[in-house]
Amino acid sequence: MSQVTEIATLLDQAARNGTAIGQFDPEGHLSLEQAYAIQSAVVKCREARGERRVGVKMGFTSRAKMLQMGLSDVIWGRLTEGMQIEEGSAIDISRFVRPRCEPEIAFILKKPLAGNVTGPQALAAVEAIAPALEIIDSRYKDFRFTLPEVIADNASSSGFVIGPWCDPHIDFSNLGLTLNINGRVMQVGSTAALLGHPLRSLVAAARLAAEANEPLQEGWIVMAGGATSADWIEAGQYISVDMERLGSAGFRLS
Ligand code: OOG
Ligand code: MG
Repeated sequence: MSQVTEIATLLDQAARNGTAIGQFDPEGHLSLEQAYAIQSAVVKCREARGERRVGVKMGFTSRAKMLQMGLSDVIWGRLTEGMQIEEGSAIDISRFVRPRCEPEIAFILKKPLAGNVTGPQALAAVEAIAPALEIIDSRYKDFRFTLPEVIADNASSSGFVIGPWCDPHIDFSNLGLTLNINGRVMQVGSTAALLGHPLRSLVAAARLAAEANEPLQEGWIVMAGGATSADWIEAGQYISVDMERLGSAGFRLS
């Protein structure tokens, strides 16, 4: 077995069993290319079990996330249908190692999008935007990892919840938002935290996905990245995002 397959298998099993593994590259020696090759192999394990690709997620697109995790490069990961959690539903904590949740904004595309595109070109491919939550779950113990390690672990992708799809033609450059746990405000932020404008995150997604020969497809979802730091979440909590003009999305952890 190649090293790529070996590490990918370990990461995939850790995600399936909800059990942590140790860091395999604590000094961060692996190249980004090798790290993304492992990520691609991890996602192929899911696809081999019948899961469909449904989009991409962006990571470290806000300063709050960069500071929280101590990394400053924008990264991306692959979303599969098994990660989508029905809005308002309850999910069992046992599927996670130790989850965190962060408020995001999601795009859904009405056309393919690839390469070096401008903001207006990216917007022209957007069918709708929605308030969203991402549940991240590092397969490494205590969410400690180097840049290549988190990339290999599919950028900690674990679950996502999408709220009401809204008209993308409103000005969504600076919408206030809160992350709430059991109705209590835990984090306060704005969509402007995402590279100054969330559309920039979509522009970056179009470029990075095309560079990996996986151009963004019609119908795909793009998660723009956490607008605030992520919070630990526990069984018994109802976690939600409230976004100015776009509405809310939530789920229960049981
Ligand atoms: C890595 C994933 C980053 C985001 O929105 O910035 C991410 C992590 O924080 O574990 O999803
Ligand atoms: Mg995220």
